[in-house]
Amino acid sequence: MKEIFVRIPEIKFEGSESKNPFAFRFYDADKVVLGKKMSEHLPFAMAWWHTLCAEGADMFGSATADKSFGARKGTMEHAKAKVDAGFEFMHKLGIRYYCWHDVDLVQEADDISETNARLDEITDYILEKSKETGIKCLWGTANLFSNPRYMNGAGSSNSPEVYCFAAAQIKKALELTVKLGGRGYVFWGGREGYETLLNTDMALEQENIARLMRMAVEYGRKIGFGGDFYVEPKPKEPMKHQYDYDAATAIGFLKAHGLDKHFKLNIEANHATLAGHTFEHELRVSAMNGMLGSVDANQGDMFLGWDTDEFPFDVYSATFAMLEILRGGGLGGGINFDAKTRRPSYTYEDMFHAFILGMDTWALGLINAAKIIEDGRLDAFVKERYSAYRDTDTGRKILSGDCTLEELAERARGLGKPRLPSGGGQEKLQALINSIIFG
Ligand code: XUL
Ligand code: CO
Repeated sequence: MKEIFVRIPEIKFEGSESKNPFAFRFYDADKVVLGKKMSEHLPFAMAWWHTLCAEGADMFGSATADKSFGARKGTMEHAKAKVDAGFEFMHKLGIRYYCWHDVDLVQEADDISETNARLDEITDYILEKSKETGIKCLWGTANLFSNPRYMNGAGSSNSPEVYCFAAAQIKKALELTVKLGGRGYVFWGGREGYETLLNTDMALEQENIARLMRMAVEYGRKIGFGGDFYVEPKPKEPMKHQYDYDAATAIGFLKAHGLDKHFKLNIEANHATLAGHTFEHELRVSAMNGMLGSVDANQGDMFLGWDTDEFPFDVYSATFAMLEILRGGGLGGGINFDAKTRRPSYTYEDMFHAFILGMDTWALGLINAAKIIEDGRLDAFVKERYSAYRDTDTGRKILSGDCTLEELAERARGLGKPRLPSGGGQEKLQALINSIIFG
């Protein structure tokens, strides 16, 4: 097999003092943290689309990067060259998982049977590579947003014929996820929303999306898919309003339609911030509802109002994310870099630097979060802050759920003024976090 990334070595851990740009400074795959190897805490995945397909085109300019990998674009030879490039790339970085949309793998044909035949052929090839290397599928999904037929949505389309195409693509993508041994199957509803309520029957659209998800669960279980289905919340872009706005909205939707037993959430950092939340907020909401599934790791730019999908650099954010993940019992899914290099970072070297940055940032997040947990003072503070619910008769009464408004009003009458327990301690805790991280 011809090497594609010829000037780039396998990336190894060299420690924080290393000056080698092609080395990890913090990600040490076999290092044990809180009883588990870093590589187990951090099941990193490569996104097929950003890594092997996207060439840096934006609304104002054409491609800057060349992802032909020596083959004519759009051919099966090109699809295979992407597989070769992807597996070499993941191998050199020590990444053990990948994620894909159907149309990332092959060029879509005019006829869906031809597209499916191409998908069969390419996944045979991926499977071979997977067996050789041990690199596996984290999750698969159907792209139900790029093709013009989805201009009015997929599950939320006003056209039953478009709805059938969405069903056909989901069916095939589920079969391929099972074939490739994927841990999960994702629904990201990029076009499942609306531009104006003037033309929209929101109730019908949402019920139709739920019907499609229900059929997907039934079919997936029938063909032996034992993994989790994920919804990936995002509030906007490309649509003005998307139905899976944020974690709380998506959980409400799944519960309302009886889908919550089969679904968890795939939380993306930049989607959280677009929704006006921190990444850790979205992870907490998922975890406390037993629905923390997988993560799309990236970060946005707070000066911009869209999804910039940057490689993670913000160590505080990675630290607070890992705190939520560790406290939530880890991820059944993984950490998919749904991230792209900036347009001028168009070389193969830039692709490696981007992943080294992302993996080291998350490794730092893990190391810091473990230190905070082992230190114990943060958890102790929170425990103490709510201690009156355990230690007082009134607190215990409220938690028991066995009380009435009248009873509590009676207690209030006897109190005079409520005792005000210690405040939030925000500044003290922030200083504590800094002292643990940098101390
Ligand atoms: C879009 C996005 C998608 C999903 C998969 O913002 O995050 O790439 O992750 O469809
Ligand atoms: Co994503």
